[in-house]
Amino acid sequence: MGIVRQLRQISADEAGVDIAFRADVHAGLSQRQKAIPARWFYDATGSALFEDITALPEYYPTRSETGLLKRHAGDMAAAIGPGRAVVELGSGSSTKTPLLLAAIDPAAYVPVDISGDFLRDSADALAARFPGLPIYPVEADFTQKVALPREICPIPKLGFFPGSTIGNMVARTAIDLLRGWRATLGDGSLMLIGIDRIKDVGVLTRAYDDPAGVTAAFNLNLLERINRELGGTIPVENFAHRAVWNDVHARIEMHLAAACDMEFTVDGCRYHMAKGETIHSENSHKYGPRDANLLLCAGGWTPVATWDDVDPAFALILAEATEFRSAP
Ligand code: AVI
Repeated sequence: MGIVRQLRQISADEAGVDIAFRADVHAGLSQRQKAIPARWFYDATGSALFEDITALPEYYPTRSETGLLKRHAGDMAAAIGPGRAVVELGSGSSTKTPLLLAAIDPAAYVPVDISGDFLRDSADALAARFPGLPIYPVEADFTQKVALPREICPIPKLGFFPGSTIGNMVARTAIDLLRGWRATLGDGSLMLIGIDRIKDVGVLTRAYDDPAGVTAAFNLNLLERINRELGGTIPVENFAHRAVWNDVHARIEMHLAAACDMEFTVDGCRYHMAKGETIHSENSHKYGPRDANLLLCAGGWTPVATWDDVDPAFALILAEATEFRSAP
């Protein structure tokens, strides 16, 4: 068996999550363009639906990224080198993380995830698969400052941020996150990051509005979650899933569109929506090669290698921690 060190519990308890969820929902429903942060998709039902999304024929990112890890494992190992502590932002999927760990001969693995249960399960599965690899799960929100286990202090780090999750942040949040992890991982560190490319709008919209309706169920579950956890009276059946390409911001936007005028309450607070009005529930930004490089550089990381899938386009970029220089 591999070695799973004690789970480091940093995040809020159930009540804490509830408070933050409630605050985000009320703030979001009170705006002119209603909006709720995408991170609230991932309760148990939402996480299971997301797993189903990754298996859809139309949702290419997971398949593309897994294919890149398989095809280029040797090149990645040569570029990264052995003996690094792999710090994964978000818990490792059962397919992608083992491919990376098997390729690069790491010194330790540190999955960072807000969901303790998910973290424990994936750490246990990886421990069974990689006997002897020290695993230090950290229960924390990786979008906030995270304290790494002191055992990995002297070891050079590789940040691993797959899945194009960076695309779910607007550029300034993405840059803040990259800069934060540049500081946390330290000098000499590397970052391997999944980036979804700009591509044909039809391919993109089908990936986020599949004919089987799985993405629609994932989006609508947000409203069901509000009803379940915050005592809401939202008539979910009167909402429709929308996925639209915003060409100005190069992103797919997901919305929940009201099919008729309605009123509902959340926690006793009354909200009104007019027919056609939407709740903006997710952004998924796509990046061309230069855009992605610029984003990484702004975040303190210099790209050193890129592995691209062409059709549909998706990239894994390896970048190194850059020293700040104010002149050329
Ligand atoms: C988690 N994230 C990278 C997914 C994406 O593609 O933006 C979330 C998702 N939303 C709908 N489908 C998948």
